[in-house]
Amino acid sequence: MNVEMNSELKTEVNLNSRYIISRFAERGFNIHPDAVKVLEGLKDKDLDLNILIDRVCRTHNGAVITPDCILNVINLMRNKTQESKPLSSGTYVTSETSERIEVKVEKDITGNSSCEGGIEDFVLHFNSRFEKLSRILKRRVKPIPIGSLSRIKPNEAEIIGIVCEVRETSSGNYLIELEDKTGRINVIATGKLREIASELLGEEVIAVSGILKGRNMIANRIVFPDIPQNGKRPNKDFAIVFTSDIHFGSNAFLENSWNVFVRWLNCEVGNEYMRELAEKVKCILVAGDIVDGVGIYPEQDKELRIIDIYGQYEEAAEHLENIPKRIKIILSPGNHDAVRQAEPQPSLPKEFASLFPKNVIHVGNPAWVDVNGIKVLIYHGRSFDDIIMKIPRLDYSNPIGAIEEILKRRHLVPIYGGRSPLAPEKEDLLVIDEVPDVIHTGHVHTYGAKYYKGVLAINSSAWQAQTEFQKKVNLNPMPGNVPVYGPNGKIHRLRFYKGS
Ligand code: D5M
Ligand code: FE
Ligand code: ZN
Repeated sequence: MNVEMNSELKTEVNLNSRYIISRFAERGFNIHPDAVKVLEGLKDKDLDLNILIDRVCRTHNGAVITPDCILNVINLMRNKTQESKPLSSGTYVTSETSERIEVKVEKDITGNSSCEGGIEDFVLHFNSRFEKLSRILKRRVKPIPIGSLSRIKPNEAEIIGIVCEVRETSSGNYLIELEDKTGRINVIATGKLREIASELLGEEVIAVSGILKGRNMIANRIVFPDIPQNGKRPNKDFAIVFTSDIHFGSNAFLENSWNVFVRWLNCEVGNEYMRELAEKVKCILVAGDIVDGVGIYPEQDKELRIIDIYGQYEEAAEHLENIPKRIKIILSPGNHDAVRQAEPQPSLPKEFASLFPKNVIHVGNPAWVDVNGIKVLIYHGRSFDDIIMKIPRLDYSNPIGAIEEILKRRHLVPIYGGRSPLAPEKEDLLVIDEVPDVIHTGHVHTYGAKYYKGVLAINSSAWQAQTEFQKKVNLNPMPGNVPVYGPNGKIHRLRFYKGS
């Protein structure tokens, strides 16, 4: 038994020393055997070996790396990598390099769910949606209650309502049924407004100004809560990586590409520019579908490499362990994860969350996260399937089109009753009541990054090749594309998968 253990240990030590020697050789350095021993004996898990090697190479002048040189760099890093404990339930600080990174989870449903799915919950939920969105619209119009129109009989009026139904009339115009707390009215959209009306999704809150004709209103303006032009671009000296839809456990998970991505984060691949960018990464945001899950769609088991959910999260945690500890990882769930399907979704339950390394922060879906002053709204993006189906000019290859629609409506799930199940929480947390700096989504497995009215809209592709199911519905994913928000608001598109 002892002999066996020793031989196992020996193999591991040999492997490590070979690894260390070849890492230095790649950078053009010889390393003294005593210096190798120093590195092998390193017990401090918070010190990332690859970063340490990189620092040693950058600071060393001679031909041979000595033990002293290694020890100097270790001391320097130890002083800097004292990770602090969370400040409060939602604030996490790390002080690895020059700029401290502070991640605040500002808003999500975790621990605050109160809905039971009854009629009353739905009434309160839609009231909350109406209140929040009409507050925004009231900055642009002066509405009167719909119920008072028949009494006051104004020629012209402005109203705010929730869209109940939209249909094309026999004359080619559109009839929009609009409701507020006091009543309901038919709004007729003619001329140029027909196009806007044809793209109404239902359940969104809009304002209309128009002329009253009998019991109808002829619209002359339709106003969405939309976001105002946002001029500021945060000027920071760190980078944020956005990703999603990793689908650990799926047999289509692109493990090789993922591993190159992780090596890049460890500053091991890419040219000088890419390595410097990797060094600046302080935070990775993951917008859902961390694992492939179990029983998500019929006959999914045929496409799984790991068939139990616990095993899938164990694998996910193991992979995330290889990401440098200086980087905070924010995990938000999606429709393949082990949380309730109805949105908003809480963060992963403890039994899975506890498997992950210390630098992982679990949040719900959606979640508002502040990363050193950059406000990011993370949302998996399940509502995009319904939005893309409803608006013919949109398609999966341009996910930013769908993001623009949700920003325009200031609501993440503007279609109720489609493919995105809704948990009728008393407060509608799916309203985009603040203007974020970045909105980060996933789900459709395609790439997009573009500024919309000054808000950076990102859809962060996937790490799963086309599945049999996606082949059948002609969905062409663009896996391995990683948007990186670099210093000064510059967007980089990194490609880790050949052919997309
Ligand atoms: O979703 C990945 C993509 O696949 C997303 O755009 C939706 C599409 N998808 C998933 N399930 C279906 C069904 N049942 N019909 C049509 N399209 C679908 P993911 O959440 O990763 O499975
Ligand atoms: Fe997905
Ligand atoms: Zn999904």
